[in-house]
Amino acid sequence: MSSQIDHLLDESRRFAPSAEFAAEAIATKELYHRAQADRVGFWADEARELLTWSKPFTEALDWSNPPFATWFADGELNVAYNCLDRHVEAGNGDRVALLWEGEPGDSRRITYAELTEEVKRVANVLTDLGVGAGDRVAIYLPMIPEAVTAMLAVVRVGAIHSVVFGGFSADSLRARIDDAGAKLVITADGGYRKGKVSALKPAVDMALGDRNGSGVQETVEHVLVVKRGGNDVEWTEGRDLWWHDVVPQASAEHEASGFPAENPLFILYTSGTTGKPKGILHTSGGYLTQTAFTHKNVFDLHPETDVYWCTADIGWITGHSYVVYGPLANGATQVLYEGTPDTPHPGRWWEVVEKYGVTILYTAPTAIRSFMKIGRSVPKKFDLSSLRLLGSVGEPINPEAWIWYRKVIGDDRTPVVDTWWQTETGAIMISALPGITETKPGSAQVALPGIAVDVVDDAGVHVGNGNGGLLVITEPWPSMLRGIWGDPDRYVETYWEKFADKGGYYFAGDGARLDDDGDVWLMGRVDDVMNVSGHRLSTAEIESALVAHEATAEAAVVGASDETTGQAVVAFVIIKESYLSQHTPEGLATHLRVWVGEQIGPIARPRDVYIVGELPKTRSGKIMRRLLRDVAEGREVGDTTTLADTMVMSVISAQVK
Ligand code: 6R9
Repeated sequence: MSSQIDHLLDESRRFAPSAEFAAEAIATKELYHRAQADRVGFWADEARELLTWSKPFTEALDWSNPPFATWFADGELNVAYNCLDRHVEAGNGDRVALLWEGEPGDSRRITYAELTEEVKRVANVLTDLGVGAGDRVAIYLPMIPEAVTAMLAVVRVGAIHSVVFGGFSADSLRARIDDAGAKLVITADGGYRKGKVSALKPAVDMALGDRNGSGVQETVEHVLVVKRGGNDVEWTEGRDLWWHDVVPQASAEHEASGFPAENPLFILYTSGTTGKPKGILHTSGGYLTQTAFTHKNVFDLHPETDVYWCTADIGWITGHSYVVYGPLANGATQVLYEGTPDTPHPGRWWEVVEKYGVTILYTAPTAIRSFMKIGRSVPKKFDLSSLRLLGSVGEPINPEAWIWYRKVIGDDRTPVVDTWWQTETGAIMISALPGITETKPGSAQVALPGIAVDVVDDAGVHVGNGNGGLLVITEPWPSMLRGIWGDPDRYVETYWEKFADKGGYYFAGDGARLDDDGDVWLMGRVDDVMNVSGHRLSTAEIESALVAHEATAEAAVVGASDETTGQAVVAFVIIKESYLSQHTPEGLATHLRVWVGEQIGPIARPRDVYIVGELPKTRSGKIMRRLLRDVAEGREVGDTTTLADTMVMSVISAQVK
């Protein structure tokens, strides 16, 4: 780790924005000055300017009961109206909202007027199904326009969506449906992935099937199914409805009523340090203010001329904030792509950029690194000259990947903005502003206007420039999470207790360093959360899936650094004697990899499963994952003196070889 840090801090390349870019840039230094002078007043001004309120608010922030904040609480708005109707009313109904590209090459162009009409119809269907304010709706869909429509229709009627990534298993879906107590599930028969139809509806059937003896009361009344894959599906009469049977018939008239700014907007589950995913809760007015603000200023959005493309799936927070809410609130035209980057050929993304004339691209370091591996000849076959700004999110971007992104994709011309934020923060918190900031490859750099962050030591004391520590957010922000669904204690414990004596420091779980200019360099998680291809996974969650298999006696999981995916899941498993005598270690390892994929989803499948005889433990019985990480990364094993049995690591190292 420390050699990696030294290497990072040796990075001295700098990229100033071009004069042309700066001249047309949306964000100016004045934003920092205004926010500095009056942080809360700054956000209130932005909320009034960026959004349309059906009832204006009179108070911006209430922080009298930390860490429970409210923003704009006596104001009312309809989030879907802000993303749709008002653009049509302003005369922009013919502007394209979605340039959708299916993986097999089919495409659809949907204007703001069309999207608004479709959302109104779906809102009427939801009302007919008895879904209203405060009800929860689970959405389990591929990247098709109906995913966006479904989310906006849910929030239009004041209900709360819980989008579950289509790559999650039936068990993961079931856990999320149960935790939120969803009344309706919106899904598809299937969607396209890697050239094939990947089924979704069967997972919903499994999740809702056979609960005998589970002790869980079924809350789901209906399943609304979009036809996309054309695959055969089973049907439960009375519960299941085809989207194409009910939506076109529904009325296209629907008045959007205002809801309080603190009305819950959505729940999104994310991995924490324990086995059980946390339902992060976001509300309406503050969330929409900050997503719209950041989308406009960080991506320098000129909505009349830009074609924006964020490659994230709507199942993750990036898809919520920068595919759905930020861009649509700002009236942007954007690409929505269903498939994987390399289907049917490795240049698929660049073909999409060329086809639609994409000007702003927002993606993840893991994707950039996998393109680097394939080589520049693939993107060079396409005309990428429309691109004028590139963004990165999800994990630290190493300087080499940053430079490659700028040079090969951006023709050494486009600014690159590295944006740090989390599911919990709701919107971007640390990023350069293109047109203002001289960028540094590998550093997220500066807190946005109106955002206050610091790097502190374990006691909460500012570390000073040139030093490393823990990243904290020192003042409340509009799009901050409002809690963990159904678990206020866990909210306080997880994020606020570590620095409780500081009176409201939010602990992000990330390590960071300040360089001599005071710019922030992110160093990765400091807890048991792994970051695999920009997706958060918890070691505890995968361990509990492994021990749920009858062959497993004990398991430990670590995140090992990986050239392409950032980190990779590596598991060490002790197998029960009875199984060991009847199966080969190779067979068991393969079987357990597949098992984890089935339990949680393919993204959680370990890269390596090592069958071992013992695990390294301290005298108090704690597994020393640090030592296992040494083995997984092929390093010499570190200090073993606190182990109960100091021999155990040489045995494990031998078994792994
Ligand atoms: C938006 C998103 C959050 C975690 C976060 C951090 C890592 C995200 C980053 C970054 C370094 C960046 N992370 N962006 N690390 N530089 N630009 O990814 O949300 O899935 O909740 O993950 O991702 O470790 O704590 P989420």
